[in-house]
Amino acid sequence: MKFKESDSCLLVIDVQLDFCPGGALSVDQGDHVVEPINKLMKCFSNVVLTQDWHPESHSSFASSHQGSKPFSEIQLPYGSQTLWPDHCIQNSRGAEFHPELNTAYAQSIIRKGFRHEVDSYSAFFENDGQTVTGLQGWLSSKQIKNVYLAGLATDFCVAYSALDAVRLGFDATVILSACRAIDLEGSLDRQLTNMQHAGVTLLEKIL
Ligand code: VGL
Ligand code: ZN
Repeated sequence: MKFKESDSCLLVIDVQLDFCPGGALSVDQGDHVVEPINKLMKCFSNVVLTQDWHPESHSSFASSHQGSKPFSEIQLPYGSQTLWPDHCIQNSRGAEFHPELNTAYAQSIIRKGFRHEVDSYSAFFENDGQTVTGLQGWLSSKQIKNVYLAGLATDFCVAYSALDAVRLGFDATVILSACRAIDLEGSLDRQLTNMQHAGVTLLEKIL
């Protein structure tokens, strides 16, 4: 199977407590991704985790903009930005990985969204579209050509990461049964269509 080869990598996106039920930006059934991801990780020779990692008063938080409500949009210097409840604050409990996620399989953990003025949905580039996280270099230096994505949330960090992956020339596959979505005003359907058009492979399962 292609995914077991050394030129493939599983990217596990943001499986953190704040995106699980009871968390600050909880995703419906967010915790349901843990079990399938633990199974997937055993089958890959390369595994990378991402961790949303915001400072307090991050510019993506509605609470940082007077009079703004969570889930509204504002314009920031790099373009439009959805505002979120405060979430995944550095060193807080909500920023921790789900306790049942088997993080021992991961070779690398990429943190993102740690600059105050810029959000970062993608595991490759911050939302300014330019600042790199270093993931592309990590994958390329290991001759990795295929990335498989799972985690939270399908329509934000997973989709942005998959779209950047194909744009950078990787073969990208999203494993939908190991993802859950926020689905903000039709964002899930929109992002599934965007990914399909961009050449991302969408699969229900690979195991
Ligand atoms: C995410 C919104 C804000 C995600 C992160 O992981 O999809 N969504 N920060
Ligand atoms: Zn975030």
